[in-house]
Amino acid sequence: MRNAESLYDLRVDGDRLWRRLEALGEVGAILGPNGERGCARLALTDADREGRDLVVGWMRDLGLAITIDAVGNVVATRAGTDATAAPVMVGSHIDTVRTGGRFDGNLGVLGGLEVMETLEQHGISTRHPISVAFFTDEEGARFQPDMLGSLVYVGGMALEDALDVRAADDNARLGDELARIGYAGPTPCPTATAPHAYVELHIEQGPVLEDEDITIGAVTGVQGISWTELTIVGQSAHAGTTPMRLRHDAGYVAAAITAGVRAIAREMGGTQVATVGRCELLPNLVNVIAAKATMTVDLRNTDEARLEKAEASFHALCDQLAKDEGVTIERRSLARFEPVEFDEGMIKLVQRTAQRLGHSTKMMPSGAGHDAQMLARVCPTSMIFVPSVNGLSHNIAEFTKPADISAGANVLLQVVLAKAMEGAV
Ligand code: HGY
Ligand code: MN
Ligand code: MN
Repeated sequence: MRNAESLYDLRVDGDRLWRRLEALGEVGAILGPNGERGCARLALTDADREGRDLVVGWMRDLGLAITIDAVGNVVATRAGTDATAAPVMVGSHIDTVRTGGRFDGNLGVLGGLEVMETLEQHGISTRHPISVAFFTDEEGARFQPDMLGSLVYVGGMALEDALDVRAADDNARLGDELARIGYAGPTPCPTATAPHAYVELHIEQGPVLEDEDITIGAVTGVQGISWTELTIVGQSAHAGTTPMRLRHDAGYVAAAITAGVRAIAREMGGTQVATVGRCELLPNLVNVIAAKATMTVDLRNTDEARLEKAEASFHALCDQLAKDEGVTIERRSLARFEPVEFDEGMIKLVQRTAQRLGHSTKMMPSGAGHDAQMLARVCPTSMIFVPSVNGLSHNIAEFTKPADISAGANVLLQVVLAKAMEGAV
């Protein structure tokens, strides 16, 4: 067993990690007009299956013990010297939004694989086993809620309810799509074994680290998320003959809600954000007053009471508009997660490790949702952020510099070693 000093000197092979990121990014690749290289691998599509097969192949090549559970979560484990010890887990997701990048989620999974390969290459054994996982449908773009796979993994959503979720785009049933792509696995979920600890390497997906010229974010937690689908039903009528006072215009109400939630976020300030990302009008024709609008509202805040305040203002706005315009507004919650605080000890371990490796660091909350917020329900958890160029993500121009990728992966390696050696004699 190497001494602690030499373990401190261990580093990943950044080029090998970059090559895997590039290879996985080719699955569902989108080429932009200015050379952007994004990818589209919506959960449980053929592209997702292809990406899964590629990563499972790499896991197999590394000789890891692979399990696939009943909601399609894949966990690959490297044995430790103490078979009774709970595994230290790393991971993230490899599904993307429709206009996704090559780093969101993928970095956490392939960074974990790189840690495994580095340990194998140097013949390092650890007391705790080490697992690398990718969780099903983290994005929630096709099947809501987001973080669905890790939520089922920790027992936060019943498996049967997850399998019955219908896709927003084609109404496909999640369980059917899982079987169709061959990832309805035999391992029961929720998991029978809580990890010893969980740490997720992820791009920041925002502008803070780049703005402040900082390399590593030690993530303190994840803000609260509230997703609502609205179905607004008015009355279609002729755009030219119908006086304004006699209209029941679903299109107008959708637009008023879009502007209204933005005003709520602006008035509240702080970390409050509001987004209308999806809006479909029916019949969607230039000379017909829209009979129906289906849209989504995404509200987030780091503080639960303020998020509830934003939701109350949003619902009051809907009630007023429905009354004034004479439409009905049906509301369906798609996701609702309270803010999560990560484990103090894990946050400090990430920060201390990054500083020991000579990187600038900052403690910060996550604006985006992550599987880590679900794993935090069952074990000590934190995240490692690396900068996003121009703060862009969920955009094919998403990019993180190779040097920052290596820096994040080395922090991941050293954090995993620190946790996996705990209790070793
Ligand atoms: O929506 C989110 O924050 C995450 O990308 N699922
Ligand atoms: Mn992500
Ligand atoms: Mn994402």
